[in-house]
Amino acid sequence: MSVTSARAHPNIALVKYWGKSDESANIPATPSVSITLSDLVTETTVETAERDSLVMNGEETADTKIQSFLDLMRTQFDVPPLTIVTDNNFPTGAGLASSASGFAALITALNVHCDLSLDRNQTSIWARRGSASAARSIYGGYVSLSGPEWYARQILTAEHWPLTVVIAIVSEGKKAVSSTRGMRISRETSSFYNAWVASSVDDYRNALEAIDARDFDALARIAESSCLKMHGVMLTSYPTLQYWLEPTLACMNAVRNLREEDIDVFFTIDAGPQVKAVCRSEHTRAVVRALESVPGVVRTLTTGLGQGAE
Ligand code: 2P0
Repeated sequence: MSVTSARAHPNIALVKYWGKSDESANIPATPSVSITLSDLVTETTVETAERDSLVMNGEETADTKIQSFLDLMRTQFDVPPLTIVTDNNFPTGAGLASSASGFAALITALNVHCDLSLDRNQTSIWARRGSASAARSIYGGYVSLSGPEWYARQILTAEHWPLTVVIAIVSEGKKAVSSTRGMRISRETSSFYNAWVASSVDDYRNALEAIDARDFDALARIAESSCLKMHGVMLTSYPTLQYWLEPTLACMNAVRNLREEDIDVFFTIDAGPQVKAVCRSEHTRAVVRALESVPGVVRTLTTGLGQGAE
């Protein structure tokens, strides 16, 4: 039987998505802007089988999110039972956007394997229905995701502004609260939630302008502000969503100290404790050295910006 393979890279949001305006269609409440990473990769193979099964990083496993996604696809397309084999070359479910690259790779493989004839926009929409951040991993470089269509668009290729991302791994453990659940808790309980959603519109517009102008300082300000506002919403949710660990804070301070030394770098943090430091390529060594000397940092990963799913 035929086998189809696809690869996709995770992306890191600079203007964050946190909250849904429609849970059943998985429509974000906030527009977002991201960068797709080159050196972190998910490789997924699909093969027609007698029954559905999933092998993730070498282990047969059940994943309700993937199963629900297949069930949803089968309401519209002829998708046979499948064996799905998927591997990440980076920690899974630890705030490194494995669901973004995972669903982007899966829909890209399914599109070919099942002759779905989805164009890029439709592929991005289906990826979004699996996991909204996955819509952005369909494209490489700098990517936006906004309404009313809620498919992703490429803003700029990686080659046009080749920044580097240094990821400080603080913990390889899986996150305690999934993003989907965390977003629901935030919407229902944080008194900052409505202000967060309202402010994301300006952040989004300003980030598009900063990327268009390749204005590092402007992008740094917007990205750190969006990150800190999102974590403000998380921290003021009940039960509180505190994804940071002590080394997370120490890394944020290390990045601020680097900026005092005229190193062009800013941080961003997702639904996990890892700190992603985005810098100009010529400053990579200084950023790696500074983050690796922070107590509690297990290791760093360095990556450039990469391509969309293929
Ligand atoms: C983002 N995150 O924009 C934000 C920042 C986490 C923090 O997108 O519920 O796994 O599957 O649509 O895409 C993580 O959320 O959530 C995420 P679902 P997803 O990258």
